[in-house]
Amino acid sequence: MDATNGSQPLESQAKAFFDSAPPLQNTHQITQKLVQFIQHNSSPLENGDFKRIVCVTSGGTTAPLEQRCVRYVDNFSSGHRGATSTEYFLKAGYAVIFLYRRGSFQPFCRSLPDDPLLECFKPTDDLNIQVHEAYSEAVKRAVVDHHAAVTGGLLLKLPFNTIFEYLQMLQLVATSMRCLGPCAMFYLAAAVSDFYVPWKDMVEHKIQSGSHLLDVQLVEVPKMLSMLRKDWAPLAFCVSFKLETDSNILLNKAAIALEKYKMDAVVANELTTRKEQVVVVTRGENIIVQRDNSHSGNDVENPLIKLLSVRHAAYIKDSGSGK
Ligand code: PAZ
Repeated sequence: MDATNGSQPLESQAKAFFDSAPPLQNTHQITQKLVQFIQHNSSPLENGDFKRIVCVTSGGTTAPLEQRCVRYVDNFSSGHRGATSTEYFLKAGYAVIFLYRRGSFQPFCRSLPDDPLLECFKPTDDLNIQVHEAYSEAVKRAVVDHHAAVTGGLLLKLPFNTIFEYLQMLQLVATSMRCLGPCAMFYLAAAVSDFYVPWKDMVEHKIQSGSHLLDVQLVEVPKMLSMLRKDWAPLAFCVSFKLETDSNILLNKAAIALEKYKMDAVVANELTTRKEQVVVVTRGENIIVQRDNSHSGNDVENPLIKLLSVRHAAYIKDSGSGK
């Protein structure tokens, strides 16, 4: 495989990406859901403040190699970070738009086994099933909390698979959230493809075996974080993530991303320790956030979301408006 780098201005690269992407199947439905969700959560609270809405992205995007896709390049992310963070954002009083990779971890399912349907239930006779005693509390909590968040209009879940779907959906979400000004937050935990095959250059049918060389030309995905910051939702509080496997370069790379994309914070994490510790890189300081390991049910996302929620509140106050 070969990769090339675009030298055009970002706006033209972004336009070329969107113009050539296969259009989303259900743009109208997604837009309607977003409008309703944002309207529902936009009335002032009793204390005069506005509800904060966060878009949490989660899971990895795929970059297809064929239009009728059989093979694709994937990005590592189980979706655990995004799903767990969503729960803590809800607890902190946010409404959450959860933009997630289909099949990745879901909010409220942390305490369930890998195959919840088959492992949590057992047959009582030929016609009936019941929840296994060992999981009854966990299943009840998951179902009750998920139901309350969704029916209460506090959690909107939008699935994606490909880089084309993800970026089109992120643009829709961000432009819909623009009206929230600084009350909007983006928490971009998804692992997004850096390279892709443009739709027009992609073969239609399954690539055939027989040749020892897979000749695929990859192109760099335009840096849409800049589009988010500059055009889509310029006043939003933006938190991006930086994942590295070499801890020696992690903080430097995060600091570069903070400046380059004008983020409000970059959460730096190393692959093997990501569930234990992250570093929140901001303009003033680097803050180490650790999981409290005195109890096995604790997650690093708990203190992380508390910290970001406080920073976001200060950001809203500094911007001089509740909205
Ligand atoms: O989804 P997960 O819990 O397995 O992992 C989370 C993560 C490492 C994908 C996330 O914290 C992250 O760093 N996302 C951005 C990855 C990137 O640099 O593209």
